[in-house]
This record gives sequence, structure tokens and C-alpha cells, in this order.
Amino acid sequence: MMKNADMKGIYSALLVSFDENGKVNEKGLREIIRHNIDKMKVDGLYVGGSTGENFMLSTEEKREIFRIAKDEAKDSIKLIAQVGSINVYESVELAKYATELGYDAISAVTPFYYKFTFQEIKDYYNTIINSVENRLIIYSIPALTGVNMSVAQFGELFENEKIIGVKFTAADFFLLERLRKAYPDHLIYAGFDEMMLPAAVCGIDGAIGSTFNVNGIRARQIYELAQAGKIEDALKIQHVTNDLISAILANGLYPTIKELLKLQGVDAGYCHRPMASADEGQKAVAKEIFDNYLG
Ligand code: MN9
Repeated sequence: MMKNADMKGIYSALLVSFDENGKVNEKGLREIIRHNIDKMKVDGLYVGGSTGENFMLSTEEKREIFRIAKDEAKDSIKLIAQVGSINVYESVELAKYATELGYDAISAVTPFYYKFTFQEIKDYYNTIINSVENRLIIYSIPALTGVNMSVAQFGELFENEKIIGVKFTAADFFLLERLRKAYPDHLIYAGFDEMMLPAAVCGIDGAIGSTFNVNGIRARQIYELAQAGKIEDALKIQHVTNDLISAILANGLYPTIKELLKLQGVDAGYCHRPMASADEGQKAVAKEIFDNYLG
């Protein structure tokens, strides 16, 4: 059996509920976590990612979110803590904290903004994971970070046996296929929910997505049907899913998912400025989206 196979599955990239002033709304955050566990039936949560509006938060707020998520989920599902930051010392602190809390793995986005060399990126990953007794999943999202790594460079990172996989948030299926063939024992998670089926055909081990907070049941169906080789059935569900995702993206990704949660009684709160929360027009569209796809 594949090493680290315990980490396979469907993970929601956890949204965070904020109050109007950008403070974490603990009650709301707990409700989002419960909704994911009880209603979306996900295998795990990816805490502190893009969807968690993480890169706008202080270290203290990131710690608070890790603590609340673990306290609410306990050991009922898998938990991955995204600790990446362009301050590697902050990442180390967060990696230690998440490990103490009992997170099943940590993850770190490729360091962004400055054009770091690959040697610098490698130093960053080894520094983070070698500071803790845990495992690390690379978070690759070139569209937001500008960092593109080759098959060989992933291989250099995977030389550290504590680096167990990658969250692959890209539309590059040639690269995905090459990684799958080259590293059959590493975990590859699809990061774009709208491309889960083609990624599943390439042999992913799971998926991590924002839309699973509201569409987790369909996401699992796509994944499981694809794994069973039932591609046509999976495609039908991907089509409906992508009608939903297209509508969400056109109305504003995170604000709309928060409104869709609120329509189900989950106190998903505000977005964190400078990200704007849904206005009245977006709320009305969210209601239509809900009625069309989730009601
Ligand atoms: O975690 C998410 N990536 C970002 C992965 O939000 C940047 C995806 O789930 C996308 O939100 C989703 C919509 O494009 O696929």
C-alpha cells in the first residue's frame, strides 16, 4: 500500500467567518466546520489556505483558527494546516503549533511575491518540515504565486521523505500526468474543483477545494465515479457542478460561498478586508444560485 495513504480523500478548503471588523467569528467558524463534517461528509479540512483568507491575517489569528478547527473537529476527520508565508520563521512557528495541536499534516504555499530561486524555495520547505515531526504537502498555485516548478524540481523537494505530496492547483494536465507517472508514491490533490474529473482520470489521490464547503456531496460522487471508471456518469455530475461553479465565480468566489452557507443557517459572516463581502445584488444572485443548484 502507498505510504501516507491515510491522507487520501476529499478535503474542504475551509472558509473562515469574520465579523465586520475582520476579527474571527468563533461561533460562525465552528458552524462552518460542523457543516462540512456533518452535511458535506468530507474526509478532512484544509485549514488556513487561500479560501481561509489566510494571507490577510496576523500570526495570532492564524493560530486561533488552527486551534478552533482542531477543537471542533477533534479526531473525527483529517486536518491539514496550511502554514506557508513569505516569512519562513512565521511558517516554522505555525508548523510547530499545528503539530502540537495534532494536525495530520502541514502544507505550505510556495513562497511568493519576491522571485525566489528554486534553491531558496527548497530551503524554505526543508526548513519548515525539518522543524517538526510531521509531514508536508506542497501547495502549488502558480496563477496566484507566479511560481512554476518542473517535474525534476518537485522530485528534488520529494527527496526529503517528510514531503509527501502536492496540492496541485493548476490546469496543466501535462504536468499533472508527468508528476503522477514520476512519483506514484506521493499524494497528489486536485486543487481546481471545476477540473476534478480530468484530474481524477490522471490518477489523483484526492481533492482540496473551496466549493466543497457547499458542493461536497457532488464532489465526492465525481471522484468516486471516476475511480470506478464510470467517466460518463462522473461527467454528468461535473457538468452540474461546473454550472454551479461558473455561477459562483461570476458572482465573486468567497463572498458567494459565504452567502450560500448563510442560506443554510451557517453563520459564515463577512470577508476580511480588503476582500469585500457580498452586497445586496450579490446576495440576491446567491439566493438564485442556491435555489437552482443546492435547494
Ligand atoms: O483550494 C481553491 N483555490 C482557490 C482550492 O480558491 C484559489 C479552489 O477550490 C477554487 O476556489 C475553485 C474555484 O476556482 O476551484
